[in-house]
Amino acid sequence: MKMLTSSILLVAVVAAPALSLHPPAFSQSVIDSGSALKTLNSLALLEAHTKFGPGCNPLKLKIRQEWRRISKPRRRKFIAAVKCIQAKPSILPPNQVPASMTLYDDLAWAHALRTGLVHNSGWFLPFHRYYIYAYEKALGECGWDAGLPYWEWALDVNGPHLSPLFDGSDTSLGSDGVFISNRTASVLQPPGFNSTTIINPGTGGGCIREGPFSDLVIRLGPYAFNGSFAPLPDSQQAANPRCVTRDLNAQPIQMWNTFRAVTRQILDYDNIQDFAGNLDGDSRVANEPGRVHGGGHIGIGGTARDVRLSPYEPAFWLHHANVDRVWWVWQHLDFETRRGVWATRTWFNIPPTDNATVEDYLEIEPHAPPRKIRELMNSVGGSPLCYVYV
Ligand SMILES: *[C@@H]1O[C@H](CO)[C@@H](O)[C@H](O)[C@H]1NC(C)=O
Ligand SMILES: *[C@@H]1O[C@H](CO)[C@@H](O)[C@H](O)[C@H]1NC(C)=O
Ligand SMILES: *[C@@H]1O[C@H](CO)[C@@H](O)[C@H](O)[C@H]1NC(C)=O
Ligand SMILES: *[C@@H]1O[C@H](CO)[C@@H](O)[C@H](O)[C@H]1NC(C)=O
Ligand SMILES: [Cu+2]
Repeated sequence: MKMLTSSILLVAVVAAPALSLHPPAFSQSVIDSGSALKTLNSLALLEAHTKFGPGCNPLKLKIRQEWRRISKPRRRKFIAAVKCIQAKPSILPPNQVPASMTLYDDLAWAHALRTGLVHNSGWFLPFHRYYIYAYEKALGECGWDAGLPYWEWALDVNGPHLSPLFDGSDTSLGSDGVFISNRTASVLQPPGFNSTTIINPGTGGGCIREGPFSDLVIRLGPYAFNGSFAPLPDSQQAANPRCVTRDLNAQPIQMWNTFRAVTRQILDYDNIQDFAGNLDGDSRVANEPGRVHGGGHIGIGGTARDVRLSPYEPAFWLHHANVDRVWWVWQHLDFETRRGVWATRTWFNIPPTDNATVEDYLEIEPHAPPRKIRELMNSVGGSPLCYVYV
């Protein structure tokens, strides 16, 4: 309620639509402490309040907050809504994907199926924006009427195993995975990179040890990777019930998700190619893999590192909310010029296609109908988006 009131106030205060915003020059210490990012988020929020389209207004607006800013009773309510999605039956047509038994399986399938179209492609950012919106909508039908929470990675730079998000309490998304000793490092070398990045094992490795989601059963996949994310060959595959695994890991967060890295990601690029390519550690633009998108996935580890099935990880959605927030803040610093997409319509352009455009439609049937990317560029445009980050 407090949030809603301040949203309404903001509308009253903001007069004419701003042109390009000019953030102040931040000192290194202000950047490293996170206060620059906070300021940038506030600027974006003010700007967003000048952009309401039909169907979105301050009373309908969903406020997306960092996990730690949500009260413990509310966090329990959120967890209950996630469990509600995980308990609802599948809504896919009968026998289309027999292994998909719950709505949560369906949502993971929606991502797995489209993997080759919506990663390292022009559809990456808008698809994931629409996808987490569809999840927020499903949460709404499960008693959670607020915005999707997000995970501010940089608060956990000393290790996600120390985070309230993963402390195993009933106000967390469950603990780390069961610790598996004596593992070897993993070697990261996405397409186009000439050198490898070594990722040390994290603090878990096995099934979520305790707390919410230690009993979560997932069923789809895993799917083989043969060098491209071709359409899944066989949706008739039998259910493969198993746990979600986690391997919380400070190393990628320290490399790619510090306040400095996140703030530079917002301030350093003035065009969508450089912004999107660097955010995603895409070798066509960036000089290292990982970066803020990959860093969060690897920082959670386990199931979160499965490109197709990472949405099975309950923290996936909070991670992607923060990815979306970084994009959202960047967009609002020059809203008129920052509503484009970069790259083609397939993963690393395999197989080759034309460039994606904002006239393309994205759909997540049966969870979300086709929408033009153009409509997904305004988080308060109302057709259908209506959310902000605070
Ligand atoms: C750890 O791995 C090494 C080399 O693979 C092996 O020799 C050793 O027995 C392992 N230790 C444990 C506790 O599994
Ligand atoms: C990898 O090496 C090739 C050939 O030298 C070069 O064209 C390419 O830019 C390099 N890629 C990266 C990401 O540095
Ligand atoms: C991977 O599998 C897909 C679908 O079966 C196929 O079209 C593609 O050619 C395969 N790629 C390789 C490198 O084998
Ligand atoms: C796609 O966009 C790139 C710039 O990102 C441009 O160089 C290229 O010519 C475009 N391709 C087509 C087919 O328009
Ligand atoms: Cu994804």
